[in-house]
Amino acid sequence: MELLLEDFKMGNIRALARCISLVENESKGFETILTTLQPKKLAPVIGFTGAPGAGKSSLVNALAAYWVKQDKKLAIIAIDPTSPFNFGSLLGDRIRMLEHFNNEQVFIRSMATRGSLGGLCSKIIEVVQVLQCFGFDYIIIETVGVGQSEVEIAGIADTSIVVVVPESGDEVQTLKSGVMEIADIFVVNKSDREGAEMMAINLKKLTHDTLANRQTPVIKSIATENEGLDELVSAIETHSHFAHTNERRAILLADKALLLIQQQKVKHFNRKKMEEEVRTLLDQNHFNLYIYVRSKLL
Ligand SMILES: Nc1nc2c(ncn2[C@@H]2O[C@H](COP(=O)(O)OP(=O)(O)OP(=O)(O)O)[C@@H](O)[C@H]2O)c(=O)[nH]1
Ligand SMILES: [Mg+2]
Repeated sequence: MELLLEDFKMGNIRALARCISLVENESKGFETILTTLQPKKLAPVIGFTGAPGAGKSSLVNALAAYWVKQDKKLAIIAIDPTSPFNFGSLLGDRIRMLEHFNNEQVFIRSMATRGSLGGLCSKIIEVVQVLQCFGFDYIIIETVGVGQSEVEIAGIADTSIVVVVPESGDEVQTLKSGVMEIADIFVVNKSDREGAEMMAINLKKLTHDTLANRQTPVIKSIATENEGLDELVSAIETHSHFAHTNERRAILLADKALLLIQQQKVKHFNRKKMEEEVRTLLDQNHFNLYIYVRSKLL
């Protein structure tokens, strides 16, 4: 373990990968990793979410190329919602386009959601923590916006970017519930298509906060042609600057602490077993939710 941590501190990528695996699997020594490593710097954590095919990976790809050119080091976590495998076991199609990057500068990792009931969030928080300690300049997380995931990402990323396309008109209606609040930046990607301007105008209207006189940035992009990147980078810089004030960090870190505590607390509960217990009680006509819960907390 000591040797591994030494290698990690020396900037050895394989040691980083190994540490992440240990943390993901909660293998022996993972707590030592989480408690002894210190963040080298506060790399902005940037979350990309949006409907399947909106162009998240293309944007991440373009952004990565942009930062690589500036000699920045970045880590990309792709959350794969479809994979039936366990953590880190495969690189799906989603990130294949990123593979041409030099491993030293762009570290890519995929995490699968299926089979990780509820625990994914806490695992991402821990993995991000490890990445922070390695000294990347930027940490990017890509998730497909299905159901809760975009809301979850908001608790992990300093800056949450919601990617839509010009055709997302109906989607914007649904966006209103929940996603609207989590978006720090909107990107209307595929702006080479009709309706992009209209989409951007509508989003601006929807997100304009008259009371606070605040406007969520809405950026039009064509990821495949690197268009809109300068604006996006500048919006990210501005926002992450704000996100790194202690006031804002305290809010986010308290949320994270709460989440990790919740995870720890429920870890020993066996869902399947609970279902059986409840069914037995129901069969006996004997079930009271509060009494059951209390019996579990004793
Ligand atoms: N015309 C056009 N096509 C784009 C643009 N950005 C991405 N695409 C294409 O859209 C398709 C989907 O892009 P991805 O980047 O894989 O989208 P994604 O949101 O990561 O998709 P998932 O990870 O599967 O949810 C690809 O064929 C891209 O080449 C754009 O700005 N304009
Ligand atoms: Mg993708």
